[in-house]
Amino acid sequence: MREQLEALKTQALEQLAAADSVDELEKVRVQTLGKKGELTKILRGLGKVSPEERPKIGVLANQIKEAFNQALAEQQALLKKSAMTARLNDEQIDITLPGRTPDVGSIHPVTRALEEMTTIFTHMGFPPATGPEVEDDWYNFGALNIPDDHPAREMHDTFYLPPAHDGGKRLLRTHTSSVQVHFMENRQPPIRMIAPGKVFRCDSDITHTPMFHQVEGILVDEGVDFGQLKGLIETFLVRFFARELPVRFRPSFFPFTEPSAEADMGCIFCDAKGCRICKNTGWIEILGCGMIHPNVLENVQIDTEKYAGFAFGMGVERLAMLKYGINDLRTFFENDIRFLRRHASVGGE
Ligand code: 2NL
Repeated sequence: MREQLEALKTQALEQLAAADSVDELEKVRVQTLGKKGELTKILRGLGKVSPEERPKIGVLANQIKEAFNQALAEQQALLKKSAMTARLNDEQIDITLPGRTPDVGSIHPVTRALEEMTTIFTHMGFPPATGPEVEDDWYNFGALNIPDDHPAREMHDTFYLPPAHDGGKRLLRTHTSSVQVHFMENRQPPIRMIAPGKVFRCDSDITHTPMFHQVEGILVDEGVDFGQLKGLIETFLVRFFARELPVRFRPSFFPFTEPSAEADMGCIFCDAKGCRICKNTGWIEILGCGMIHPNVLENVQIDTEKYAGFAFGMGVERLAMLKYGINDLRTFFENDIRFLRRHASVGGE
């Protein structure tokens, strides 16, 4: 049995030395020390050995086991090291490759313009308020003195939704004036606020999108006059475009204001010399405004003997196009990544 064991030792150690993978090492280990392994097999015959010899054989078997395990560990370490060396040689990193630039999100130019406008008005004492985008007929039209037969109320101008449970008309607001109606309804003067947000009109061509953004604002108090409105609008435009600008007011008409006006600013593309953008007039139409019609104030229980108000409204996309030099309205909504990157602003810049 002693010879058998010695032979096994030599054989097993040779097998270990010849193994060139971790898998093979494991195979050798199972073949030698496993339940059905060679060493186990030999030791099963221990009963036939004389009682004097038995402990000596036991000691020898243990020595073999130990020698085997040590050789196994050494060979394992060797294989790991050479595997690592091979990987280090194979998997070299090319440090001259360009890095991967992470995609960083940015503020959409419309959002940016909306936020800039909101900030300027807030600094002038007109904080923003919000309201529902789905309205009924009263908040969007009736309360604003818009007559029943006004074309804006037509199916092909306004998005109507299925009627409410009580049969009342429901629609997507066509201007943010409805927010101001809600706001005034719950308050008494002095009232100062703006309503920035999305509005919807059934209209789509090169200069119209079915959804766009507005900022409207109102001031209602004792002794409010048109001169104050002009001052506010001029100051706003100078701040928004960050330059001195001539501003003029032309008479106009809106059902919800009387008198009404449209404001133009001197063309910032040609310094009022005349160009394609201002159609050689030197002026660019920028917003609508006026003194709030007494009917509107009465609709929200504000005493027109005591109070007066002014209101204004402007399109955010239009102002953004002028400020950032964007010449096609549709580019705002195409989400072409090159356009978005070009007009990106990150972190409130
Ligand atoms: C435009 C014109 C305007 C208003 C909006 C308004 C709101 C209330 C009462 C009276 Cl609650 N008026 N808003 C007034 C005049 C013009 O917008 O061209 N917007 C893009």
